[in-house]
Amino acid sequence: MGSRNTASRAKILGSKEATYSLAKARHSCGATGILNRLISQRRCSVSDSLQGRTVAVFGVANKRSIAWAIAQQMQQAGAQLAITYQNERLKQEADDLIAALPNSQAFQCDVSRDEEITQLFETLKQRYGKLDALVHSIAFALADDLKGEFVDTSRDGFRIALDTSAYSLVAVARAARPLMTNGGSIMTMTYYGAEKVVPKYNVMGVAKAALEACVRYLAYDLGKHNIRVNAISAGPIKTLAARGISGFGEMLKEQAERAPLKRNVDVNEVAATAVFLASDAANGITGETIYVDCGYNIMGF
Ligand code: 0WD
Repeated sequence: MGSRNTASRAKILGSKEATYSLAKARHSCGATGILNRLISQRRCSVSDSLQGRTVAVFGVANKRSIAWAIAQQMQQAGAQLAITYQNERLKQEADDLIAALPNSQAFQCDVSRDEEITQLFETLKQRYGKLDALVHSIAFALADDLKGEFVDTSRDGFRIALDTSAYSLVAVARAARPLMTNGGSIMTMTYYGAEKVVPKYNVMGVAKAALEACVRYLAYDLGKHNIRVNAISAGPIKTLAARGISGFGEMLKEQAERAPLKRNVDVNEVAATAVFLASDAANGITGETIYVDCGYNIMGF
């Protein structure tokens, strides 16, 4: 890459930290990739847009979780955060991460249990009084149902996938509604397998289709309370949940080859969209599925 090109990119990045990173990048062999990544991260940050807001983020399993990237960017944008993890198994890792994030507190909540949801929102009411945004970044299906053929999905596997991955949005939205006294923004994470067949995504594709329909019905019901509900449809990202889908490596490769931007999406780009949806900049948007997938979904062939 020519030096003039590099200098104009430095201008876009702007900060001291970015200048340092650029200097480092100039001396590294993968300079173009690193610069592009820095630029996308810099362009992604929306400073102060969530100042004074309280946001609940559901679904931090570890530092690779999409929910964790979202929580970090929301905190940088000024929000105070209630961050939930599922159970005792994830507690230690999640607690350690969340403790290091300023203005954040960790809570345990298994969204397949109504009593845990009720208890959590009572605690949130006492602790914060109100809620401005909620991020639902949760999905689960039995491992066997993400391997073979969809036609073999068991009744139990179907129920579990749809209950945890789709109904849980309805349950947390209902519990959040009384706390969103100044209106609010609810968002969930979905995937292209909701609308087109992605082999091995199987019952999760059906759950995501239900989830996207839930988004539209919730948007209609909650719109009168000035609560917006949207879904972010992210391209494939290497996380714990993604590792459970057989052939995920091929999905990543195929996506990068066919997407108009010729690469995979960065988790920070997904997080930036979540910050946007939580902010006033998105006040006119509800009931939508917004693609953050480097354009993959627009391709026919
Ligand atoms: O490529 C990807 N990674 C994409 C993920 C592309 C597009 C969408 N998504 C979606 C996922 O389907 C999910 O809805 O993003 C959301 C977050 O997924 P993630 O960040 O990729 O994966 P992960 O870090 O594993 O977070 C999902 C977490 C669970 O993790 P594990 O792996 O332990 O099952 O959802 C949580 C749990 O922490 N979860 C629950 N939380 C509360 N109650 C429950 C539950 N019953 N079940 C799962």
